[in-house]
Amino acid sequence: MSLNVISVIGLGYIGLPTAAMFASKEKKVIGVDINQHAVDTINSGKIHIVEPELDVIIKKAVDGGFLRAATTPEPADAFLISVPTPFLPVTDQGLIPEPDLSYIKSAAKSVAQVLKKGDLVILESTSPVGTTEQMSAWLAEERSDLTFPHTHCEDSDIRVAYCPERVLPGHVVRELVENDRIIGGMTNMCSEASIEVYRTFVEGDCVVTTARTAEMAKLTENASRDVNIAFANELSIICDKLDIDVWRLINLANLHPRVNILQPGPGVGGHCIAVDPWFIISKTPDESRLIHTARQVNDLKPHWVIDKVKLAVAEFLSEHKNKTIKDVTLSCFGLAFKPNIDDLRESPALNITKELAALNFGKLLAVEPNISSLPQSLPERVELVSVPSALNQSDICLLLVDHVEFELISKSDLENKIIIDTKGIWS
Ligand code: SAJ
Repeated sequence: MSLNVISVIGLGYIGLPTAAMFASKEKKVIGVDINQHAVDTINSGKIHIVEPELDVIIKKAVDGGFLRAATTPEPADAFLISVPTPFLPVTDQGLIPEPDLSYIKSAAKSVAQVLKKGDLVILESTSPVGTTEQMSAWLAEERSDLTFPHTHCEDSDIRVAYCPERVLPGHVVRELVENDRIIGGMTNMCSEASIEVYRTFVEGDCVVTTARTAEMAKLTENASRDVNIAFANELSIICDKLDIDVWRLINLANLHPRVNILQPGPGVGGHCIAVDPWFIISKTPDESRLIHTARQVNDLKPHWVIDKVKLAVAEFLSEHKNKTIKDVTLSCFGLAFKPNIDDLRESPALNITKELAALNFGKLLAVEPNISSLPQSLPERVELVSVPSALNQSDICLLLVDHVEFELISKSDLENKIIIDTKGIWS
């Protein structure tokens, strides 16, 4: 078996580093993305996303002739599909979001055009259970001249597997190599071929299971984290009511050898933990009661934070009877979805700042050391400022992200201000 030419479909936060790792081992890699700008950037030896160490690897891979990007698939021996799986917009509040598999479908249909007997197609995108079988059927719809594992099992011409990515943004290059890899072949031969592909650079174990179990394993990992964060977020609301410092409480409880509570925050963001549990809930709504409730607890946390700000404003105005909200300056510390990154996707901090902008503060300042301009989704009246400038001007400081720059702020700089600290770093 020779799987020498690898094609990665979808050159985003996972696909591009994956393509880079194969190319760094001197495999011939064809990266495919419908975004012409991404393709041009990569072909010039640069990157269009932020991920430490990736730029150097890509430059070397492109200069060495191992990596090339294109906008449509070309023949290869193995295809790795790493495209987004968002959910469809919810028309009615309270309805369960349904996954949007259209990117996988269109990637599969375009890959099908260049498939030849013996090729391997691996799905890496986070997907609801059953998607790999569905992808095999979509491939078959395009190619009646080839056989596929959902109908021909071990005898099929094409091999198909599900092998989820599990890497943490900001540590992708290291985790791609070191993390164990789940290999969910639709048949044994599909798994064997997938292991051969990943062994190119993966140093962790390659653990074989079925495609359906592999799909569920990926969803389970992120749903488990979501449920655990929901527990911490719920505790923070309970403790606020009972006048107990939740961070001290969690430290104490975690001294128990079998307790490991996560950290509360302003809500759960990013494009994984806040999304993937819905893929379980939408398939099995009656059975996913805990997972569903955890999603609701985490989604409600930003509203709780906004109510805290409203209470703080009322407190400030009752102490300054001659003032109105137009005289109040509020600073939001952090806009990213988690500490020390520039990624604002699905960020509770950004959404909270957006909602607060509607309250007509005299000034609404945003401090985000990892970006140089504010996203267009924020109203123009929100101002991006430095840490010292925010500290000089603010009546109320709202800490939303525990960036390292904010941990360095001294207690004396926060004196005489109303502090709302959703991450417990100024307590
Ligand atoms: N968060 C908390 N409290 C915590 C930990 C996290 O509120 O104690 C919040 C963060 O602030 C953030 C959100 O949760 O808003 C998600 O951050 P994260 O660091 O938990 O996860 P992601 O989304 O960056 O990456 C996750 C990882 N999954 C797990 O840890 C199980 C990563 O390994 C996956 O590859 C990634 O999802 C993915 O692509 O699915």
